[in-house]
Amino acid sequence: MTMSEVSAKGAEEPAELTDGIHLVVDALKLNDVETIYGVVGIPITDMARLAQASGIRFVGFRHESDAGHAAAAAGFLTKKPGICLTVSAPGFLNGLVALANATTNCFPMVQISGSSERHIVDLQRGDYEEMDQLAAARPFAKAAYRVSRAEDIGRGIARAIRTAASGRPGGVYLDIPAAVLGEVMDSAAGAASLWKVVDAAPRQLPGPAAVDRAIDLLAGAKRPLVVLGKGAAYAQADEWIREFIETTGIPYLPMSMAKGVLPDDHPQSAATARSLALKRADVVLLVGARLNWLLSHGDAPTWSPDAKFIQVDVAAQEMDSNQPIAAPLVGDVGSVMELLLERSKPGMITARNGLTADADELVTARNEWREELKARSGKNVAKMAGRLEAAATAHPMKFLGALGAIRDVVAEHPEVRLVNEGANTLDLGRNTIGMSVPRHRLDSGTWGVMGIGMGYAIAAAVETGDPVVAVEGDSAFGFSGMEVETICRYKLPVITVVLNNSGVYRGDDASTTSDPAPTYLSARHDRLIEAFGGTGYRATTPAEVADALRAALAAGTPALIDCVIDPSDGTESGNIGHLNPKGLSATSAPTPAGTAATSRKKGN
Ligand code: ADP
Ligand code: TZD
Repeated sequence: MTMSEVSAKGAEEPAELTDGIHLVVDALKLNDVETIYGVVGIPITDMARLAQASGIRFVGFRHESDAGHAAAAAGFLTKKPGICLTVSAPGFLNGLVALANATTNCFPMVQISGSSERHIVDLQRGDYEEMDQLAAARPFAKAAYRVSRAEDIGRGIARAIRTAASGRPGGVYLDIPAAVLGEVMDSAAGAASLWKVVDAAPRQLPGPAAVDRAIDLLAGAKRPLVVLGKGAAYAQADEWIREFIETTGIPYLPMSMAKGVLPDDHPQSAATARSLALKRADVVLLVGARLNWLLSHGDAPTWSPDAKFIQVDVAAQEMDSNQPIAAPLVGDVGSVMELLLERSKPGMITARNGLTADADELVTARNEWREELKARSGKNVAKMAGRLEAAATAHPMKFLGALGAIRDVVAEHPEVRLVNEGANTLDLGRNTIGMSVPRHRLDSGTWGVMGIGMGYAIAAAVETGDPVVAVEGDSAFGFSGMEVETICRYKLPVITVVLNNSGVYRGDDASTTSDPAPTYLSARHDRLIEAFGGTGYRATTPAEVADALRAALAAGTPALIDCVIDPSDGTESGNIGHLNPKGLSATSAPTPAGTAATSRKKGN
């Protein structure tokens, strides 16, 4: 992989030379990077070619956001930073959305971008795709670095990998100007400038006093609760978590991407009694979960105002971000759970001086707590079963009709990696489709972002080889829909199921003009995949959804099932409609004299 050139001294003394492009690829290979997700163009096309020729898989996308989301998902699934490669300025900016989203979700990734000539960019002389990318990336990334000399490429890549993976994982931007990519240097010196990162995310353990504090709190709890977040799933500490929960008998609640860390049908899961569990818990052990909006910031009335929080998180600054953390456990989930487990015994946590004096009373209280949750869970499950049963025969098909069918087929295929985005599709999908294996569910995450669908699905297929089912709202799908071509081009086992209710949230909004309503959409998504050689299905009943999904999984080839959903089914903004501002509604706002708005269905 080095270039032979004739040295200036004479034809008989060839010097081995290398260049920036080769050094980047060599550094990635040295650090065991197996896949790059990206979009080619000036100045990185040759880098992609060289990476592919050198044995790194290059997955070429149609849009950098999708490539970036794929890199982020790869980071979540493997605990190694996913790599996204972008061109300068616009390509870089397209990728930046994904880098910011990865950082927000604490997924490790590195966006490597080519950039234009520094001496022109810095004087704003108007270069091809001119932009100060380093400055632009900084506020949106965990860190941003620039390499200014070929001899620093190895250092830059090592630093990027270390920063992305260690501590709280996140997105790192690495800027490599075109001139550095083309810079030639002595091959031996180039090779000597590269290194492999040792132990990219070292274990982090809290001190004994911190563990004692947490144990004492748990030991005295009458209504304890464990909340598992996606940090717990990311940590790949499944056995420690499971053993701790089963040994102590404490009920637990999985956040959406922690579903499957323990199987959803686990008897200690409080997922189907969620609101009661949050409201009544007196001591809460947060494991890789933040008290952000998804947990109502730990506030009453969702939570008991007297609840005490113990938090396991690798990031010390997360503590006290919303509520007082009575027992912070700063460390990685695996190490901390191992320490907690050492101090646990069946049915109880052992306090520093053995069981607390009123142990009998506590045991009774905990039994009552479990019974209370079980009773609520029974009621909720029965209610949901009734809704699913009614939806199973409803025509036109409802969200729950299609989701019930998907649930049944996914239950037959626990190996399926599930991707889920949309509003109603996400909220109902999360509660309907059970997961039984860790890290098999990827969704819109902390930002509730649309557009992760195809990128996450592609990475899940590439990184794991497992079949992927992406359950998408029709609006959500549109953000990354063109990547269906990528799925077909790389022949990936991705089945996209679009819950098509003809709109953002719903498809029956009335328009006040001759244009369609702002929320209205119209598409035959099954025809889209056919254009690229995949298999399209159109399903109008739950039975058709199930048949199509079974057939597509058996085929193991790219497929898209367009599910025709009742346009009047669905809630505005899903279950977070309360976040919409409560101004005058658009249709009740006063209209200027003489311009009475006409109300029409959907427009053209
Ligand atoms: P969820 O949305 O599922 O509730 P969050 O994304 O809010 O989860 O929280 C994940 C938390 O996990 C973050 O605060 C992050 O710092 C933390 N985290 C990530 N990886 C680890 C790890 N290996 N050990 C401990 N904490 C981790
Ligand atoms: N843009 C981005 C990047 N993220 C967003 N979250 C939104 C816009 C706003 N938004 C939501 O929060 S959900 C959603 C949008 C556009 C789509 C909902 O419609 P859908 O799902 O068809 O995907 P349902 O299942 O029909 O509700």
